[in-house]
Amino acid sequence: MSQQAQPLDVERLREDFPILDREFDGTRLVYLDNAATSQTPEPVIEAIADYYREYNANVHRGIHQLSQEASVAYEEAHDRVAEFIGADGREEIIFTKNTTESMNLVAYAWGLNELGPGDEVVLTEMEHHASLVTWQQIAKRTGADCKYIPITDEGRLDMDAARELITDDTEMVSAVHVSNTLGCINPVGELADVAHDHDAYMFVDAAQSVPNRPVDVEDLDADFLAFSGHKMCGPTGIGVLYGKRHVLEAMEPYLYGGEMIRKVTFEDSTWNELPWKFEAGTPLISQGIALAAACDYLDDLGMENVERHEAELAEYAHDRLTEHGDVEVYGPPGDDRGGLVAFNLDGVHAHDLSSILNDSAVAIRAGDHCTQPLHDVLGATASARASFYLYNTHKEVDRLVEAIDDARQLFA
Ligand code: 7TS
Repeated sequence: MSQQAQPLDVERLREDFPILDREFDGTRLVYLDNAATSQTPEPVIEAIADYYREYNANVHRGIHQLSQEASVAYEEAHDRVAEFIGADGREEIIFTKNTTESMNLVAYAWGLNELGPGDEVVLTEMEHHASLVTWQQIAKRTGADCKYIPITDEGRLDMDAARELITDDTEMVSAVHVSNTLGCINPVGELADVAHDHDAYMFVDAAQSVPNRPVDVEDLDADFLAFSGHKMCGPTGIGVLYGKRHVLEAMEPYLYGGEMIRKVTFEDSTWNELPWKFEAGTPLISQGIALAAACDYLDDLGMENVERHEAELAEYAHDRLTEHGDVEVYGPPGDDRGGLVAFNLDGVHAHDLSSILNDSAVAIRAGDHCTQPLHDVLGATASARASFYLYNTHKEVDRLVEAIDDARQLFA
């Protein structure tokens, strides 16, 4: 973590999020489900409203003024996102619907064409279903195999096992950067080095890292990286696939149609330049523009500061949750994790706990968090999860702990 991180002025920035003032039966909402989706600040809501009020038009199609304004804003949104993650330019930034679609894009456009019997895709045991199910099914269709890097007893990625599992048969390594269940921060840059030593590609699932910490694709040397706008102060309906330019250039399109073509005859078609080759049809115009506004918002706060704030809350929550000895927290120790804590309270199902917390206006997630195989490894059918973001406070963690005390008493 950066030494220069400064405390966030949380009290002030909460004013940007009117939803945080909601009360249920007179009790102020405590929103701790940020790993599922984050709340949206006023400047991002304004960016969407401005677009529809001032320059709503289809892009790349009209020479009228509105279409030109929309096209410029939409294209510049790619530049803004490229800058946010240290990519080389808009050619490397494809707008999709979400992380899930970004993964499917690569799995279909690259995997279906390039994988075959004898090839291996190496994943981790802690993959979200978005990556696990996608590669599992593409492997089935192509005759390739999926292998899974295990976790250590402490709930980290087993890098010794990774070095053994990644071989010359490996074509793709796909790993989650920050686990949405364990909260561990995986050394994906190191994994990329191992993958490249064996001429395999590295895909980083950055759904829980780009929103929460500084991420630089060149530092990581990832070939592909995916994330979702709705987890980083942006709207739903926008995700990003980053790909190295030469890799994307060599790939076939994923969806066919308008926008993605250069020349069409009755016999054949040729493809538009990057990134438009992968953005068929009317794209995510207002969402993309709003995502750029979200990048501005986060950069103004400073991603090192966001990272530090979340790490402090996660450590505090970890310490407080384990005070009574009847809560099992999954993943590494409190001082070495991203901003989330998944746990189980002895004798209380996670769904019941979540429902009791809801009575105190504390919103958490309960279930398998789209990591069913990982929950099998952990020996749990479900878990409760509190996930923090830039607007959460230590007092809100206290509210979580008090609500868990209520549950403890109810089930005693
Ligand atoms: N990868 C990770 C690590 C995630 O946490 C999620 C969403 C995804 C991929 C998929 O993102 P989407 O935007 O395409 O849906 N994770 C969660 C979660 O933990 N609770 O709700 C969604």
